[in-house]
Amino acid sequence: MNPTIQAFFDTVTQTISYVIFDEAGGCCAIIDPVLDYDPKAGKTLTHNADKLIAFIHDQRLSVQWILETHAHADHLSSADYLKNQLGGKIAIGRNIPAVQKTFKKIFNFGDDFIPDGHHFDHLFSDGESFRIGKITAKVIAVSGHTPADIAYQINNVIFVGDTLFMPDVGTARADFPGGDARQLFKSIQKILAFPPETRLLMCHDYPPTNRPPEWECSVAEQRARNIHIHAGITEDEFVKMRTERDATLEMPNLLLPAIQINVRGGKLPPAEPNGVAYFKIPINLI
Ligand SMILES: N[C@@H](CCC(=O)N[C@@H](CS)C(=O)NCC(=O)O)C(=O)O
Ligand SMILES: [Fe+2]
Repeated sequence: MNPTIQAFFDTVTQTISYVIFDEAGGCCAIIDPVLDYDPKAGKTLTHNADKLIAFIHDQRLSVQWILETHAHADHLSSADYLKNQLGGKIAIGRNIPAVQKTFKKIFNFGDDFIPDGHHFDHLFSDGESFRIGKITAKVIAVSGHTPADIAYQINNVIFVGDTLFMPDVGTARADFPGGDARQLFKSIQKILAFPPETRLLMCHDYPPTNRPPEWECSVAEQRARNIHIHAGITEDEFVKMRTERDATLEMPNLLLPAIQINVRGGKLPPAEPNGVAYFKIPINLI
């Protein structure tokens, strides 16, 4: 069965979250939900998440899955908040322990942080199939942006996560700890090997000033117009381009708080004895 897809664009982090469902009154999955964060006040807010909840209630959907394409570095995940409100299982890619180990070291998390992926309800393997009500979905490993990125395929639709962006924006960066431009190139080739009419749904859009945010295009459009993946580009050429471009990019505004929540399945760090949770900031490390 083909899913109905509802997209939600967060203007602050330029993230697209999705609710996909089989039919009104049926079952749904949420992909890459955002938790709003005001870094000046150290305050989390749920405006974006509550929009998803309102839609899900309106359509009378029952949530089976809360799906992450990866441990995001640019926004906090509202997966845990949504699970508490709506139920569903939080899932991410099988390689998430590699990401957790990297950041455990960077943030010097204590011994109580065990980097084995148990913070999530399910870890997806490459090629694994699962159901969302009457819909069958399949996982495609697309590491590179991080070592644990996955995409979700449902018939002729692929939620590509951070691999390809809209053709005039290009591709995801590969310079976060554990990122790998060579691997990203291979993952992008996997997506571009699908039939030309395959619909690709993005995780972000960073639109140039001449157009509003967009999040869907076809494999054919990517092949014809992606500014980073022109016809005939070799892996080495891509790696050179990506590495040079990454050297010019600043770290995302919310990298440090986002990672500390996102490697914990959307949960805050454990509260200190005074009942307050804190984020850490490593100095001169990243
Ligand atoms: N300015 C944004 C940058 C976010 C960012 O780095 N996005 C990643 C995906 S998580 C990316 O691949 N960006 C590609 C690029 O900026 O070229 C922020 O501060 O949040
Ligand atoms: Fe990302």
